[in-house]
Amino acid sequence: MLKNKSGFVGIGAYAGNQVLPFYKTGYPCLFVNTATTDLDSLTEVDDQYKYQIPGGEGCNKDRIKSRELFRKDIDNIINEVKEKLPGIEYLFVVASLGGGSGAGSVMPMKRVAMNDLDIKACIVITVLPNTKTESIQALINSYETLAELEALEEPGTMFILDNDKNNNKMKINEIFFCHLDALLTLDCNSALGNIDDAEVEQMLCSRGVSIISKLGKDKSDIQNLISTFHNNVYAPLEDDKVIKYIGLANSGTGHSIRMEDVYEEVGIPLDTYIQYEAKYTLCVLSGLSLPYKKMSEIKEIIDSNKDTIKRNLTAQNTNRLSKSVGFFDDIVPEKKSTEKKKSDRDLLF
Ligand SMILES: Nc1nc2c(ncn2[C@@H]2O[C@H](COP(=O)(O)OP(=O)(O)OP(=O)(O)O)[C@@H](O)[C@H]2O)c(=O)[nH]1
Ligand SMILES: [Mg+2]
Repeated sequence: MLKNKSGFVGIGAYAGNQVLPFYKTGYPCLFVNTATTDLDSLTEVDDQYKYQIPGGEGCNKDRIKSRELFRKDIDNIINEVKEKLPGIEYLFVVASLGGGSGAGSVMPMKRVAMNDLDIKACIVITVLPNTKTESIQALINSYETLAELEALEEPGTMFILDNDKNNNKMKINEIFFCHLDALLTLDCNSALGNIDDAEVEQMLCSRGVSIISKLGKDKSDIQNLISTFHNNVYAPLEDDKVIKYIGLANSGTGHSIRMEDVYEEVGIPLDTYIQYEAKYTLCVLSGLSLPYKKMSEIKEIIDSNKDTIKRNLTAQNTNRLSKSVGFFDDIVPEKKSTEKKKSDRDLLF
């Protein structure tokens, strides 16, 4: 199993919540943030596994500010990762797409980690904002951050969660934890066939997007499995049937799920890894396309609000109130002070 080769670095508030259950179940984890308040709220985490990037108290969704703070402190951050997550082969970097601290740092974090650490892959775990309730700034950030992640060539898949799928964000975190933990602790002891570490590694190293489905023994049939490809916590699958690997751990001897049916639904992969007699059914689809359709919907929302936002921004750049209503004009003013203004700052008052 891959658990003992894996470690987590979470950057920002979402990441703190998402990484917490991994920390609590014994994975090596580092909680990074620009804000001490967010780190303080992680009361169950020992202080030595929290790291505050100096210079800011949060980045208020400003990715540029985050990136600048991150850039200045990168050597210290990498040293923290080396010290707190020694000997790992798989680094999971966790950050939301819509915020500032995590979204601004996630792309450079993956790049620097692959360059500076002796690891096989850096896997990104991230989440899209809720398109109905969240701000235009969050949507812009998500689009730009995902574009940056798409361009990376370093090995490591991406798990993209979607806050449109469930109004309870904590529930999304919890479900994903169950999925990934099940994959990283997959037992291999069936005489009929197993998914070995090298095969899980292959899926984690692949580029593009991955999703994980998990079904209890009593629900392990093809209809339920296909339903989990769509009714889940992940960003919607593209319907282009682009896929590289499928890993399927069957809870039984494999009679209830025919691979042909899975292929018909998600496309034909380069390779398939099968296991039998597992505790539950676990299915990993990897090397999938990014959620382009979803991202173009997000872009449409941004575009359709562009004019309103522009108008609101420029409205504050012009002074439309006259300096004086002239009410006191006929009253002789007291003699003005002749004291010279001291600095530019005085003009503010
Ligand atoms: N699923 C889920 N989404 C979350 C959670 N916390 C925040 N988010 C989402 O994350 C985005 C906001 O990002 P945060 O992680 O709070 O931001 P940050 O990285 O701390 O950045 P700044 O606070 O702007 O410096 C929004 O889209 C939220 O909906 C969580 O626990 N679970
Ligand atoms: Mg924050």
